[in-house]
Amino acid sequence: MSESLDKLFSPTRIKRDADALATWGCDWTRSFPVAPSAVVFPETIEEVQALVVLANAEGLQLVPSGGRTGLSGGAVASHGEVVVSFDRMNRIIGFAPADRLVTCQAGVVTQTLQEFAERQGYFYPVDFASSGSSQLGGNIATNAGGIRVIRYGMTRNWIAGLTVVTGTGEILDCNQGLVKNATGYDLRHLFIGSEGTLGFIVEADVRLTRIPEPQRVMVLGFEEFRGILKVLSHFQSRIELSAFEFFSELALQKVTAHRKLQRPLAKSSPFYALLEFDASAVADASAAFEHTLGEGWVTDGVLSQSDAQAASLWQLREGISESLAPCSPYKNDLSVRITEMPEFLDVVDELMRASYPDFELVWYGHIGDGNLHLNILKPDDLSIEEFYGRCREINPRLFELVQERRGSISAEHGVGLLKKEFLEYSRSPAELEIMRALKSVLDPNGIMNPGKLL
Ligand code: S2G
Ligand code: ZN
Repeated sequence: MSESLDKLFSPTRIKRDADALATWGCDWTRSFPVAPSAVVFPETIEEVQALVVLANAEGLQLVPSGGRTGLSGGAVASHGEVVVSFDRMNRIIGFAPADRLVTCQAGVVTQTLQEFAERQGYFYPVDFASSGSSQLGGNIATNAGGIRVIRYGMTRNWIAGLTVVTGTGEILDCNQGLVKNATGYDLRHLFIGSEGTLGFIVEADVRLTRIPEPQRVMVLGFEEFRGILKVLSHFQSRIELSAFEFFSELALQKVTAHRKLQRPLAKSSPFYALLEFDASAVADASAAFEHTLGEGWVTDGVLSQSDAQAASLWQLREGISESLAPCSPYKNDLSVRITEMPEFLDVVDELMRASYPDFELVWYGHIGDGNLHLNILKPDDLSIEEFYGRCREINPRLFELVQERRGSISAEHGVGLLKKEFLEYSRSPAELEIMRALKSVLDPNGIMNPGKLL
């Protein structure tokens, strides 16, 4: 069936060999079979459109593929689908300083965009550990968050215009990069976070902002988790935070061992927070720290004295995911409102210890956004299948705790294949019905990323 692709793509832009299928047919998840029928590399919007028309005519199923750094199986092809890679649509094609807009093809690597912005004297603030390989199209399709959401928001906040090819082959130029446009439903926001299920994101007008002044980093130690949120609100009452991340002692042990890093503080604590703020706010930040020390909320703290030290403190947080990878962690990416956070963490910790006394739990995440990353580490004596099976057993109870607090079962990693069966814990039946109706309008033949999200 995928032979008809040869009419659209020259031999150099279509791959069917086993290595290519294995490489492009997956993302960072490792718990799903990988079995695409081909990988194609379009270079223009018109080629993507022709492919969608062909797919509708011949019943091909298409899986969009960017940097393949996804963590929910959103870019995995398991049933003979055709993977559509944007590796060759990776150019920055426009820059309008007066609008502070840069127009990118979907395959632009996030870090390439960040570096381009900086060279023009601007800043693209969305950042996370995988920015060196993730692509803008995938960041948009999952509404990626990362480490500076508390100050700059999610990817959604930075997309002024979006060109998409819908599942019916329509090319939509959504919002045209306008700041103001009160002409009905903003379809841009339908495609942002749609995980490739409504159409292909092919180009984006990305907003840039001013380069922030030099930043300072603080790492604080906490005896108990509740202290972290008191510290968050105290600091926020005094300064603007660029980041407020947290991680547990076990996370710190894993990342200092893996990356051979110095521990940040003389004594160890159960929890740590990493704060980043403008250097000009250092006096207020130090006063805030003294206050939190006096209140007994924190046990100790360190303030970066150089960019190099700030970078090594950041490694303690940004290196966690990579440090845990050898333990094949079962990941949960949860969010509740910050008010709910202390009690939520207690009940989840209690549930986990009762259910898995023999599993190591690693807590870390963007606590300033109400986003917790809970990683359960695989014991050496359990196979991946057994381990993931046992972790999945607890999901209904875990997601009930999220649902009771009107939280999200997927804060930033997306639903993909991994969380699809649990979507009802965060979306109502009416919402799911509307989402399915929207899918049927934009992708009536179900060619777009089948089986993902819905
Ligand atoms: C983080 C990165 C992905 C992961 O470190 O904030 O979102 O492994 C994560 O959880
Ligand atoms: Zn994260």
